[in-house]
Amino acid sequence: MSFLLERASAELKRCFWRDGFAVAPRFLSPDGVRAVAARFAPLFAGEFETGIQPDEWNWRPGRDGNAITRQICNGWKADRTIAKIVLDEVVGRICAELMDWPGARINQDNVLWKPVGARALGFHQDDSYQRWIVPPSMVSCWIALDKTARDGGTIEYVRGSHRWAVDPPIAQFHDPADPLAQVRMAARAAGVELDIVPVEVPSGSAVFHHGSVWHGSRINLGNSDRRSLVAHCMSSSAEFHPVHTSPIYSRYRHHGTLAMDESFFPTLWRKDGWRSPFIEGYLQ
Ligand SMILES: O=C(O)CCC(=O)C(=O)O
Repeated sequence: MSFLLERASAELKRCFWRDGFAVAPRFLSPDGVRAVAARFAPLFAGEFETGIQPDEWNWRPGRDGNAITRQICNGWKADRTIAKIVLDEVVGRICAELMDWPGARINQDNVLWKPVGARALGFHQDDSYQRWIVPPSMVSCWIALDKTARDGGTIEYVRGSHRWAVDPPIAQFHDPADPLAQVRMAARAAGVELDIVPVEVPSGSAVFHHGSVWHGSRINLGNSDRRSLVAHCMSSSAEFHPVHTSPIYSRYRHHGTLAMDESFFPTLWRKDGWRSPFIEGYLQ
């Protein structure tokens, strides 16, 4: 896949640290957008190109209605078109450069599909869910596969909230009664007003966001679906936490070591030029 941006520009980094997120326009080519979008229907229907099920698959046809936002986590293990984007070294390089990390490895990807009328994802901080790794922080590359609009259930960020404390996970992630419930309390604790920015961009644009920035998305009141692909990265130096676990991702921990296994959390890019060697063969 060809990405327009190859590394974190000074401007991207300035916006990222000022607001907690930064838009990279025209990040993924139109061909790339078409190729990834075409994988959504088969993936959610359970047709896995590699024969391997993603780590999380929260929406099944026939079982779940159109009212919830469809989410798959680690689609890269099931589908090489998804893998080509989320395991690209450019994604890892930009995430690492934004955070001043020695490199970046994939923590997880998200394949997100919000049909017309689908309901909210509660506002949350990604780092609230990262106690199972050390250091417990992520940076994400959120790629729009459709043009996004304020009323169309786009992602929304609370500007500057990456500077607030990291709170525990929110009470309800999918379809909460009030998607802003926890972030309102967090703003009160920080002593500031909520400054919510809905991201309105053409398809192919990306937003890089800090793991501590509050964000979520509301009901899709528009007249077209909103699909996104997200690569969540952690530092290439990240290890498992010796005590705290993730019910899903700590299953990949080997006994007797805290080291991450490259097969499950591949290194996308490192300053010294190293990248998990299996990736290129896997993407063929
Ligand atoms: O796209 C969305 O609705 C939310 C995505 C999200 O929470 C994330 O990328 O961390």
